[in-house]
Amino acid sequence: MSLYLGLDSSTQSLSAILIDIEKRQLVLDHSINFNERLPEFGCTNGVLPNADPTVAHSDPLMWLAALGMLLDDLRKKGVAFSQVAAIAGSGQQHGSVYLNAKAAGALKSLSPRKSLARQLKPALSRPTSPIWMDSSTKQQCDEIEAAVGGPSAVAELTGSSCFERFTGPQIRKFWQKEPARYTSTSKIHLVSSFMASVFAGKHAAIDHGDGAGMNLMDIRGRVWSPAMLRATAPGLRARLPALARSDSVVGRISPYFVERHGFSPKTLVIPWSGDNPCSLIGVGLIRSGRVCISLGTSDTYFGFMPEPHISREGEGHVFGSPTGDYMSLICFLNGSLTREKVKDAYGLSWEQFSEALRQSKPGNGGKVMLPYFTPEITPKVLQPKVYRYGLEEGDVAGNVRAVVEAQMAAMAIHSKWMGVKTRTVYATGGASSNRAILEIMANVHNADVYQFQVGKSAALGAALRAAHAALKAAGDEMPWEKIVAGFAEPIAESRVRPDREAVKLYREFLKLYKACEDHALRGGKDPAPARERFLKTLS
Ligand code: ADP
Ligand code: XUL
Repeated sequence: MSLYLGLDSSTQSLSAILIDIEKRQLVLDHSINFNERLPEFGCTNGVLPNADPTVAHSDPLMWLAALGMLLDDLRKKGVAFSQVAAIAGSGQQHGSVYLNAKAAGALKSLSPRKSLARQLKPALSRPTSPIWMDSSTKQQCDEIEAAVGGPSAVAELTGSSCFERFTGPQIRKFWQKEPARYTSTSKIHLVSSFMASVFAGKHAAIDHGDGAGMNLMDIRGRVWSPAMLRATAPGLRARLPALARSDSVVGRISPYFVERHGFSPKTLVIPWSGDNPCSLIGVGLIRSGRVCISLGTSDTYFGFMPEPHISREGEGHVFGSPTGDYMSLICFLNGSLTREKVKDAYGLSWEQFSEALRQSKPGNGGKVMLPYFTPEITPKVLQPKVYRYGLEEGDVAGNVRAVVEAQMAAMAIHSKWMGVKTRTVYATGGASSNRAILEIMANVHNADVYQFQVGKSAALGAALRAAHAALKAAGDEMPWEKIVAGFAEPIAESRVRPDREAVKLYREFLKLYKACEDHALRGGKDPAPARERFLKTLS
């Protein structure tokens, strides 16, 4: 049994990657897209409709339905589940699932003749799950920070100041707005630990990687922080699962999956982690010095960190790395869906979008967009608004270039606190297949950019984590270097090199972009003079 299964329960899809660790082979890669396959749940791109643009919830039963569908698809493709030694997974971070007292019994006695969604529906104490795109908890963030001694105190303690999408502020809002349902909640899981619980047939622990995205865990001690729990909601300690190392074992697989899908009863379930910690492994970032930019639903910028180095500007996060170390991360909500909005607004295909990028020039002639189509996490923007400076809405190529340049500029500006001199960037996620976008990335960051064979770094990282933890449990631990070798390596020929002229130009462009951001968000000066200065550098 040398097969390991990695799943990724992400915003828009559920994906699986199966690897053979001995043969160093990726056996299979498959996804269920929620829009395409599960429209009956009423979500768009994984989110339930809501009149308030700051609220973003999803349906946990949709994730379960996707799991059943995915395993059925894999079986049809001939996957021998009986050969899978261990399963681990990755979940969109921060999202939470609320279960009542029936959950433990329901998880333990799932009937293989019925669907997961049908059997676990009565165990939900809250029918929907707030996810990472939710930004409706500003008030709760303020309250928690005030109770603990301010944003820096919270950041020092948990690795991040309070963020609207983090689980603690979301739990506080639930307790305030729906006290009866909070009272009937006996366990609050993350997406990751919820999915692991289903596989294990019992409440699974939250791993240190994903636990760090809650504003509840002491980042250094890796225990629930009493001060944070007190500031969040009453009776919270009893409602949280245990915390565990990412490379521990939850238990053996539930009989449900043995009987219904043909897994071996010996299959181990490994704690699931967040999609970003899993991606860290999936791109082989097990040492410092390189960063990854993931262009998924959100755009994220992250890297390995040996010690927790906390952002003084309150712009980023420190999470646990599955290796037992740390990682830094900055999240931009206006990622792929925002590029897609611009593409669709002009009726373009991705090919035409890329063509528009190729035909327009670096620096866009000084035309700038601040693309807050939805609320933004970095920099913080709660009310969505698109700002255009010197840019007409009808200018197709100008808008296409402006949205990508804005995203890359925001990453460069807001990642300064990490203090990493980046010479190499690994690109992953759905949009990393687009080389026209990667060229702008290389030039703005003045770094070589590489693509990966497997775009689904989170699912791959989960599969590699499954192998690492299961081998360790068997007393046969394999060092991380050996685990990731041959799987999580960039494609050497995919290298996109920065162009020296463009790099120089973008150094000036960043000043213009920053002036526009200051003007729009912080009451700064009119950026017209900055634009003129930039135009002079063009001539
Ligand atoms: P997640 O795992 O967060 O659900 P993915 O990493 O699978 O998301 O990325 C999905 C996104 O990839 C889509 O929303 C789409 O906008 C983007 N995408 C797919 N193909 C391209 C392309 N050729 N160019 C740019 N973006 C693309
Ligand atoms: C990270 C974040 C997102 C989600 C969804 O902090 O909010 O990247 O993990 O992918």
